[in-house]
Amino acid sequence: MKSLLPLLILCLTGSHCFPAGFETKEEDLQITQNYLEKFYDLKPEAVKLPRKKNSSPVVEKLKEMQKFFGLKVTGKPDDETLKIMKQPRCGVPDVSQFAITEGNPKWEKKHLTYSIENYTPDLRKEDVDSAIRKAFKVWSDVSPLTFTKISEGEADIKISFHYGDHYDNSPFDGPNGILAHAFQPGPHIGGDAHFDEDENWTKDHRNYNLYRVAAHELGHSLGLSHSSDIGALMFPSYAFSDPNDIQLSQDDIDGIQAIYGPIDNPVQPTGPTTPRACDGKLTFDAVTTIRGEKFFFKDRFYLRKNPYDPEAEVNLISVFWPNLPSRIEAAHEVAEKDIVRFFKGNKYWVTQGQDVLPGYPKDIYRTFGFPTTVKKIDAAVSDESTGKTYFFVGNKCWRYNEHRRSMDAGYPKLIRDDFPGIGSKIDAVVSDNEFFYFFSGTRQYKFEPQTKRVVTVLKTNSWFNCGNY
Ligand code: E1S
Ligand code: CA
Ligand code: ZN
Ligand code: ZN
Repeated sequence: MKSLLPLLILCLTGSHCFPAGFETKEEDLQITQNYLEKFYDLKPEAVKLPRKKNSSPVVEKLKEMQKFFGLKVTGKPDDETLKIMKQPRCGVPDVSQFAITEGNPKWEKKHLTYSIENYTPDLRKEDVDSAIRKAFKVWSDVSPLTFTKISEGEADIKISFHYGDHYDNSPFDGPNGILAHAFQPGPHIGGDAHFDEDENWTKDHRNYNLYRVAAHELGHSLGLSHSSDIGALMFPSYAFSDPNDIQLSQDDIDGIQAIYGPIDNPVQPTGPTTPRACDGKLTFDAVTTIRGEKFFFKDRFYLRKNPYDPEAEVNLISVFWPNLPSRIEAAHEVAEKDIVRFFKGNKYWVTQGQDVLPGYPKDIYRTFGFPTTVKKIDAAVSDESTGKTYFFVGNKCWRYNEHRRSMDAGYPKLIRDDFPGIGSKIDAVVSDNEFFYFFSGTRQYKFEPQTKRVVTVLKTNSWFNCGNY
């Protein structure tokens, strides 16, 4: 119940109760609640749970908001704070998902040293040196920090490999599980990063890639804690993807820059952001049904929507299908064969559940008979009732007969002849209950194949519960 909130804030913000004029204050508190729910991911139910003094979710979110806007961090909806909350603004939340280590430990200098105390036998010495050097570069590229390797004297950040108990009260655990750990900035052991020698350290896609783990650990060495952003390097679990190309996410960049400030260059680095279901500017690479759910593909991610669950799940494509590439261009399900085809460039993959079938990728020319002038597929969808699959390429479409395994005669046709009204550039298409839903930018066209008519025009993210903002 939202009306409980004013009381809660009043009591949790400590000694100061808000002065007279309670009527207007109550309204201000409602504004605060609404604003934080909308832009700071404050859960409405959070107000129901009793919390410790000064640590209510509302107060925490309010402090986060005040920090973001450079206001005095009071945890109270004071005049300055309310002024900002009452200003018109765009609908994108300000939530940062990174976390700074508790107590804000940081290095008080910008030029840091590191040393490699011992080497793993799993890799050549040069490969260890290169993995560690690249891991430091990930962070020096986006912060004012520099890192210099030294081999004499005590370095700020010492790198070493250990088996089991190595006398810092955090023993390693044999293969898998804990891969490494690192200490927050500080003297002596502070900043040091230890790697479990019971892991097999690699420089490729096999577990575990030293460069990736080191890049994550060095985030801790510099004062970052774990981020809740699934696309972030500081997300708590090791992620499989292209091992030699770590893309620091915007969240990681925001995190390190919140501690050490921007780089010394008018042009600041940027990184990819994890898609949010309710971002009004969201567009998709591909959309398909899979065993009764819908999967929306975007960059390295998918959003998964189950008809019975109001929340969409966001995850990395590589977590579900380690062998699929990112930036899928088209996807469609052939339900009667229980398979899904994924297209990128002139290649396609076939999956069954979480398995990518052996022998893929294959090229699209042999199987489907596309002319070699077709370099990629924009969108694809199967019609359950007819066993036909439509492929969309530029302003043309092809129709493939899944039973006869060949393209139907008379194709390609212009899209506007078979599908009038759906716009020119198609990003993705999916079927649902006899309708086709075409995605084009932030618009979506609900199309009825029987009558060849657009029934409704929707926002791209109409499939997610985004409220009315
Ligand atoms: C995973 N975690 C690990 O060993 C805690 N399981 C220490 C720590 O108790 O550093 O969190 C445990 C370390 C790890 C986590 C994430 C290594 C990556 C995220 C994204 S790699 C592209 C990547 C990652 C790498 C200890
Ligand atoms: Ca381990
Ligand atoms: Zn240790
Ligand atoms: Zn970690």
